[in-house]
Amino acid sequence: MANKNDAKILKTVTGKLLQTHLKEGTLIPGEEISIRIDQTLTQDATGTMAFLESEALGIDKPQTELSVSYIDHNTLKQDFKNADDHVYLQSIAAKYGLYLSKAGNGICHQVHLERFARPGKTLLGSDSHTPTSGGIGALAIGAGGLDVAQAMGGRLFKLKTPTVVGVKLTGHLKPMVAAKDIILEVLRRIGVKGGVGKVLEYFGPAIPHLTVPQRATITNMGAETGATTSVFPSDEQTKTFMDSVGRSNEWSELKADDDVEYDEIIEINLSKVIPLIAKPHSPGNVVPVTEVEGTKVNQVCIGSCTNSSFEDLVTAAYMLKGKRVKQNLSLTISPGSMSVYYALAKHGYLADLIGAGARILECTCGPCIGQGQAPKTDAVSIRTFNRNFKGRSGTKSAQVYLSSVQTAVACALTGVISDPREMGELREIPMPQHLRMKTALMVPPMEEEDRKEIEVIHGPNIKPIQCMEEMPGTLEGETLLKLEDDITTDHIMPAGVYLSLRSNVPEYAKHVFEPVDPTFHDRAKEKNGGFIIGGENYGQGSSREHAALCPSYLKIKAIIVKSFARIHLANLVNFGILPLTFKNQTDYDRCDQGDKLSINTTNLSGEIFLKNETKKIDIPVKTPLTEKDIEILKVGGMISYIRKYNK
Ligand code: MIC
Ligand code: SF4
Repeated sequence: MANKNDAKILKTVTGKLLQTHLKEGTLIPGEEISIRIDQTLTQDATGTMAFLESEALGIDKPQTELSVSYIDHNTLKQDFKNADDHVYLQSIAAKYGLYLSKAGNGICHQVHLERFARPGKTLLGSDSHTPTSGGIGALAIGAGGLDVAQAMGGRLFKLKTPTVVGVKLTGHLKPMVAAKDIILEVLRRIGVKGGVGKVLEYFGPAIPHLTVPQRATITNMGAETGATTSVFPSDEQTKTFMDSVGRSNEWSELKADDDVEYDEIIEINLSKVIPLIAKPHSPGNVVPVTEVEGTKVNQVCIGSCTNSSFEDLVTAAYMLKGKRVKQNLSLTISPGSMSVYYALAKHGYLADLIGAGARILECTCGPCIGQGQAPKTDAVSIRTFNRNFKGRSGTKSAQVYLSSVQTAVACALTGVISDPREMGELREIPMPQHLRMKTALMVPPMEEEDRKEIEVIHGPNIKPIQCMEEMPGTLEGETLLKLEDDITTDHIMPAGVYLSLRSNVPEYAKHVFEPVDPTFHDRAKEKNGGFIIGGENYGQGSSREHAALCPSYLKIKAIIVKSFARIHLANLVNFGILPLTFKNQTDYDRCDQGDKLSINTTNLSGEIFLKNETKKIDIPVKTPLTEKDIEILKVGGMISYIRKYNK
């Protein structure tokens, strides 16, 4: 098998990571391969479903080297629902013998980077920002919960061999310009679909100057390009970081061959990078900060898995020390982990932050996923996060901008969007030699013997997973919704206040497409399901499989679009919704909301036509699927498939 692999890819870090885990297929871009997964991570908002699926599949203990269940998204517990989710996650982690990172211990990606991520390993996470661990030289990929549940049960993970894009970094970052500005520059150049089917692999003379937390900011937000993942080599910087978190024994070198050739190259001279900002309502809407300078700001939020490292928050502390946040503005800071929080307190930086008027929130996702700090009507909110989709903050009319910590603090101090270079220069930011790993909220796996007695607790809000019906020979129904390009999973299945419904599909399904059309649920019910028409990059953003599961519950039969985002496409197959793309993109204009459609599904590998019964036309469409995907769809999704064929 090895000699059939594309020789070029084997010289890349990505290729080396893939090859050492390759179990099926050949490493030729576009071809489907299966890889072994060493580590998995889940978080509460996707994890309850992943574990319900594990239970449905009869998985009783993980077969991975390491699996961690994090509780970080919804920690507020406004009523029993969320508290029940936590108890379920705690009890099943104990039963399965997993690590459990309890609420308040930190954001999964930051904690994983500090404690568990290792160069040379594969990590599959039920969260789209899992690539954060690419900053340490791991092959870290985001996926739907069902794929992660299967990997936890020892099954291989399937993906298309990506094209490897080399992102060559040269030069040196100027004062007050940050790693965040590098990834914003990447987004400015390739946009929110520019990474689809690709891995962004960083190389070049500037790499040794970037610390692991800086690299992790870049790999984290690489998710916003649609890339399969992003990766850095593992070098002396990686060793320094792993030493600082007490894991130098887990370090190993990982680098591309000297004569590496990439399929494409993006070159960025860091000396020329300037402070950038993503304007509402897309992370791809990037402009120089100077273009929007002077805009009045109401709120600043620092944190999220993109920018909540010790380095980030010490930067904020240095800039805020002895100053005061503008009076009519609210500044919040969410440390990425309890260890970061502890170190800030221990070294006195917390006092600088509090003294300047910052409000310190828990070490969780918090405002990033609409858990608190919803801005006021029409507010301008500057956030160091990675997503600014409309309404995600909890306020539809809010104008959310994404920036570096430096830019965010400059805004907090001046009350208007400001170029941080106007704020003077920062001294070198010191990394503590040791970031002490706080263990109070991290529960290690139980001994196998003790697990037998553990009872898994399902509260009343936790509804068992239901299997879908087999696909009929003809799909018929109405076009319930026609959508534009770049529809995100936040449009399909809003998070925020509904996070506590993640374990209860019948209830959560009442909110499908609510941000786009609040009448959708009732209409879908009345018509007994139907079809969705969409544009390019449908389903971009989060990995939440509820964006497939809940529409499937409402009997959405097929989704016909110009193109799909990777994780969402896999989720649609897993939950039995037929994904189709237009053969001719202009045919998008030949379907309207309300049109009656039908599709003959007997030969999905052959020519497929979408019959528009209302307009009396046949539209050629195709499936972006493999033969196996088609088999899975035919039996009603992955759970039915595994139950039927036990494979
Ligand atoms: C997000 O940032 O959108 C989330 C919330 O972390 C999601 C996961 C989810 O919906 O639970 C993600 O990025 O995958
Ligand atoms: Fe949490 Fe936001 Fe990161 Fe998603 S993007 S994992 S919500 S901090």
